[in-house]
Order: sequence, then C-alpha cells, then structure tokens
Amino acid sequence: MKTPTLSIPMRILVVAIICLSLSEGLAQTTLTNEQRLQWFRDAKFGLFIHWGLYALPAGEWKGIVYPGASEWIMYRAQVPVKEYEPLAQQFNPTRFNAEEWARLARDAGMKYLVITSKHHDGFAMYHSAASKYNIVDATPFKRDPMKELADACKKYDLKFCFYYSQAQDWHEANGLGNDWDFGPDSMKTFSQYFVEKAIPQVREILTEYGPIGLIWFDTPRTMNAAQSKELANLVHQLQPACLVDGRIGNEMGDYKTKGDNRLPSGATEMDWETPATMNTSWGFKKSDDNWKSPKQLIRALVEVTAKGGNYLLNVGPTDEGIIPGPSVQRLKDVGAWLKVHGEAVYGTRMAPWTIPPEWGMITSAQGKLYLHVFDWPTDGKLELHGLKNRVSTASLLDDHTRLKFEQKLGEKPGEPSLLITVPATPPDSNVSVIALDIEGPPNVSPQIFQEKSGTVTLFGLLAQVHNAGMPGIRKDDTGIRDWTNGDNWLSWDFTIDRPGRFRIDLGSYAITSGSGRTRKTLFEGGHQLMLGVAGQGLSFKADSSRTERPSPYFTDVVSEAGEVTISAPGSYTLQLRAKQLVTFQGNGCVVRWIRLRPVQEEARR
Ligand code: JFZ
Repeated sequence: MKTPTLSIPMRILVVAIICLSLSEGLAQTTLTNEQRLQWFRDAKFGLFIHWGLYALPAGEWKGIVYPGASEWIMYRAQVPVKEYEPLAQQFNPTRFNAEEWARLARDAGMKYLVITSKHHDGFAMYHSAASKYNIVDATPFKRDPMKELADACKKYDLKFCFYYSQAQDWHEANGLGNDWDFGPDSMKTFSQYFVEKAIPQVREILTEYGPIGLIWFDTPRTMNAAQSKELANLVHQLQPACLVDGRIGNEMGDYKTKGDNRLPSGATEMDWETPATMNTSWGFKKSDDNWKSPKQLIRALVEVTAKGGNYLLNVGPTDEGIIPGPSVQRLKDVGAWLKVHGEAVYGTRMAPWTIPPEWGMITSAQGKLYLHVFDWPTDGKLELHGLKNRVSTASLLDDHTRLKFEQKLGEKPGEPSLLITVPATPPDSNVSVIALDIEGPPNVSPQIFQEKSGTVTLFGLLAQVHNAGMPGIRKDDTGIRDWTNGDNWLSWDFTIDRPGRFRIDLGSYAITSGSGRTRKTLFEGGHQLMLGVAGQGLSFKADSSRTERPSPYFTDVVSEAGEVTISAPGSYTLQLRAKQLVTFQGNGCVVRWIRLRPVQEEARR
C-alpha cells in the first residue's frame, strides 16, 4: 500500500503548524500556579462582600434574634424554602452604587474584591440562566449588580472576584445543608444538583463578567475529590489566570484559606488568605455592633502580611445596598494608614524570621526590612536580634527621618543584635514603621534569643519533636497539636545574655466558637507535664484557668509551670515531657508556646 509522503520542507511546515496550535492551546490551559499567584502575592489586601437576601431579615426572624452570622438565618431558624423565597420580592437595593463600593475599596488600599455570587441560601445575586432564583428575574430591582461591579472594579483597578457556595444550597432538593425541607444530605443526589446548578452557574460567573481574579468556593462538605477537581479544572479551563481558593475541598486550590479570622503563630509558608469580619457577622446583621477597632484591623493586616498571607476583610451591605457606616469608617482608617505605609505592605514578602519579635511584625523586600512596631519602646531603644546582614540605614517610613543605630555582628550570647535609637513617642498611633536598608538577601540566625524585656518565648512551631514519625503529635501553623503520645517529647535551644530568675508559662490554644450552651473549646486541660531547664525540673498541670488575647474565635490558654534560675549567660536547652496526656473530643495537648519571663527584682526581695 502506498502511503502519502510529504517533501522535507512540507513536513517541517506541518510539524511547525501542529506545534504552534498545540502551544497556543497549552497557553490557554497551563498557566503555572506561580504565574497565577503573582498578583495575589503582591496584593495583600482585599474586600470581601457578603450580600444577599439575608440582608433583609438582618439576623432576626419572626421577632427572634438568632445567634451567629446573619447569612445563616435560613438554617438557624429552619425557614422553609417556601417562606424564604418571597424575600426576593422585597429585595430592592435602590441605593446600590457599584462605583461607590469600588472607590471605597480602592481608597481603603485594597487590590481585589470578592462578592457573594451565591451563598448557602442558593439565591444568585447575578443574572443566572441556570436558575430563575436570581436578582434579575426574582426581584423588583431587576438590575444585575455584578455587571455594574465588574465595570467599576475595572475602572478602579481592582481584581473582580466571586464567592460561590458550591456544595451547600438550601434552596435545592439535592443541594447540601437543608434537612428541614429535604431530609438528610445522605439521602440526596448531590451529583444531580452539582451538574444541574453548581457547574452551570460557575460557568456563568466565569464567562459573563470579564476577567475574574479568583473564585472563592466555601464549605465543600461531602464533595468528593473528583468533584473538587472538576470544578477547579472548569475554572482554569474557562479562565486560566483565575485562582481557586483553598475551600474548594479535598486539599485542592491554588492557595490555602485559613479559618475565619485566624492568624498563624509564625511565618512558615506563603500563599494563604485569612477571611475576616469587622464585627461578628458576615452578612448585614442589625444587632451586631461588636466592631473591631481600626487599630486591630490595621495590625491584623500587618500580621497577616508579615506571616506570608493576604487579608480579606468583609463588609455586609444592607438590603438597600448601603455599606454600614462603621464599616466605611474603618475602611477609610485602614486606607489612611496604608497611604503612608503602603511601601511596607504591598509587594513585600513575609518576615525572614519564623516568629515575630515581641514589639511587632517584620516584612521584607529587596534590600529592605520593614519593622512594624506595635509596642513602641518607652526608653527610646528598639532591639532586633538575629539579623546577620549589615544595616546601612534606618529611618522612619512616614517622614524619612534618619535614625541612629548600633549593630553587633559578633558571637556573644544575644548577638547578632541591632539597637535603634527611636523618638520618645510613636510616629503613628496604629503601627509605626521603621525601614532598614540591608546589604544582601536577608540572613537570619535560627537561634532563639532573649528579647529586650528579658523574656524568651519558645514557640511550638520551633520545637524539636522527639520520637516523631508515628501518630500522637503533629505541628501545624498554631504550634504543637494533638499531642497524645507520651513517648513524644519536645525541646528548644535558646540563648540567654541576661541571666536571672524566670517564671515559666505554657501557652495553649483554644478554639472557642459559638456562645453560651453551644460554646466549643478545643482545650480542656488536665495534662500532666514535666519541664527541665538548666538542671532544674518542674512538674505541672496544663489547665485552662487563665486566658490571654481572648476573642470570639480563639484564645491563648495559659498555665503556670513554676520558676527556675538561670545563673550564667550562654546556650540552654529546655525539654518538655508528658507524664499524662488527656484526650478531649479527639484532641490532645496543644503547645503554642513556652515563655520564660524574668521575675522582677522587687518581687524577689
Ligand atoms: C463559611 C460560611 O459558612 C460563612 O457564612 C461565611 O461565608 C464564611 C466566610 O465562610 O463559614 C466558615 C467556613 C470555614 C470555617 C469557618 C467558617 N473554618 O474553616 O474555620
């Protein structure tokens, strides 16, 4: 049989055409994660908007105020679909102004905006062809606010992004979550909802609104890996540059999403995001006036940045389309701070130190370190341990005032160290920033140093775990978790340059959620521990008698171990062993930190 042959030049041409068309196809579908993450890594700060029908009841149903977030009212009050649906007929946000929202985000210093295209209640806040239960077809408003927002974001140079509840949909018989109308999830045909509503709607939001920065999926519940993968592939196939958040489920996604309002103990990885509320609820809730201060919000943004993440700060607009006054004020306050200090945030990378110093946070950039001082020194001296690079200049970021400094790069205990002479009062009441020019890429000693206050903090994150490799202990961004195996023990090496007597505390971590009867705490205490340092031993019980930094979500639970004397400068090792560990709701002992605090001279006399 005769096979058709081509001349050599023809063959080259054909191969070239095939290669070209292939590579074009590839360019559409195979952006690397690194490429996709570029803008996200530099952006640091985004606006989250929870807006939907739940803004009407605003946390209250038939005269009863329900606890928790307002967007969960349908679930909390077990509102039948037939009663919740008619809210749409009242939803008429005539005061909505996309331009104003986008300008507010831009002026707050935000670089992206993520808005609920559909939350768990199943109502689409955009014009969906896949479901008539949407803002254009089911409300008197009849406009598509997402079209208007997409345009406004373009104008104000914000990445436009969508939240989409992919698994929970309380409006659909086969969506997850609604067992009061449709029975338990285990009896549903989730795949049917997934194929008939979730996939088509995700397709819509990725094709009808221009370039989308990221899709923020949430609460995957029982979705299987194939379904998570299918969704992620769909996103990347329709918009190769679009990121997928970490709540798509099954450990997938282009970056990690932390628990709500959660901050890790240290800087251990890049590419994560903490979604955060300004008060308690995500959706507008009339009775929620539990506002965080602007200072707390600015500090949280700085902390997240210094630890390698992004801060996605939420507002909950009303049913009229108004962003509540306290939220607007806070956004303006954060924006004012960023206007002056943005250089120390945008485009920076996490601190070269795993654990932040006692006075604040550190971010880094090419040839630069930014010292974000939360607790301004009262004696005019700011101390930084561990930096091996030579510092060429130190200055205040706001007015570029040069600061005097003294650097020791030797090998004595407590060195390398940098002592900066600072003004008596902090230049900024929220966070003051000192910029350092350093020679070469950041090079930091892994040693643990005594802070200027004399305190040494040994973070769980930095513990050496002995006899590891079997279940019974693990380390996450909080520290040591689920320590249940008594064969495991921990140690830390540290340096003392100002010896003396120290009081030792153990910091555990409790996730507290809910309130009253539904309050959950992941730490009950009762562990019997033994601690050894400088030839002295302490036996103590880790209990939950004292808390620090309480918040509605998590808190440090502090136990007192006792006192030791460290009589000479030098290197020491502290060991922590378990005599008896308690398992509580499947959780073991948590070690967030061990702190050695100098006992005051007065107290000793
Ligand atoms: C989810 C939603 O249920 C909630 O309504 C809101 O949209 C929020 C941003 O996300 O709630 C969660 C999901 C995950 C955690 C906490 C709250 N988590 O992992 O800690």
